[in-house]
Order: sequence, then structure tokens, then C-alpha cells
Amino acid sequence: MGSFSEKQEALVKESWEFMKQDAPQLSLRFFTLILEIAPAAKNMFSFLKDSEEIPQNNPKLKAHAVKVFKMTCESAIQLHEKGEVVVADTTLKWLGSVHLQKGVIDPHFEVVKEALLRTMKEAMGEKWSEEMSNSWAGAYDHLATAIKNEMKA
Ligand code: ISQ
Repeated sequence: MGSFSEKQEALVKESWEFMKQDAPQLSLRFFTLILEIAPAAKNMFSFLKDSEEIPQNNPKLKAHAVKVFKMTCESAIQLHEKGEVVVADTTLKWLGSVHLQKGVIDPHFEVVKEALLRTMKEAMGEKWSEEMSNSWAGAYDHLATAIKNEMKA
């Protein structure tokens, strides 16, 4: 059970407000880092399978990546307001099944976490802080746990 402070929630919300202006760029960087850390992950993304390079302008790629950022941000809000991550039932069921179907296992969540934090650190520059990093990481961990639990359900 996470005690997620007002400060932590604000750090996540405010940094996302700042970063989302640059969502397309952020998405590309996020993907590039995922594949840099774990090249084999390429086959898990249907829109990357047939291409040699990361497509620079793929709407699906961007939509997916932004969803990950947004859901993590929403998780921070819920953690603060409700003490837990609450995802709509149908959304969670879908997330559980899609990750199962792609063959996602626990270490993959760590890869994505690392890529997410590195992307944000770069995007925020001087504004990035240890506390901001920990807040995003905490929200991400709780969201990942909710998805993992659904995968086991
Ligand atoms: C789904 N799950 C984790 C990370 C992702 C990154 C980009 C697109 C989809 C994703």
C-alpha cells in the first residue's frame, strides 16, 4: 500500500504537463531506449516487427507510448487520492490479456521503467530531481503490479 504524498503527486502531474507538449519526441526517445536496453523487445511491438528502424512517424507507436506515460501519471493521482492504483475493470482486463499474449514477463517491466525514467530525465533537464524520479518510479511500480496481478488472475 503506497502512501503517495501530495508533493509526489504534484511532481508527477506538473512534470507531465510540461513534457506532454513534446509527446511525439518523447515517445520516440522512449522507444529508442527500450530497444537499446532490450533489442529483443522489437518483436513484441506489432508496428515494429517488419521495419529495420524505428519508424519516425508512426501514429500507433506514439499513441502507445503516450498511453504508458499518461497511465503512469494517472496512477500517481490515484495513489495519492485513493491509496491504490485503480484502473477501470475493462481496461485492466485488456491490459492483462495483451501483455500475456505478447509474452511479457517481469523483467520487461524493469526495462520499460528504466527507459521511462531516462526519457523523462532527459526531457526535464535541470528540472529533474531525485524526488521527481522516485515519484514516477513509485507510480510506475504500482501500475506494473496491477497489470502483473491481472496477468496472473
Ligand atoms: C506497452 N507497454 C510498455 C511499453 C510500451 C512502450 C511503447 C508502446 C507500448 C508499450
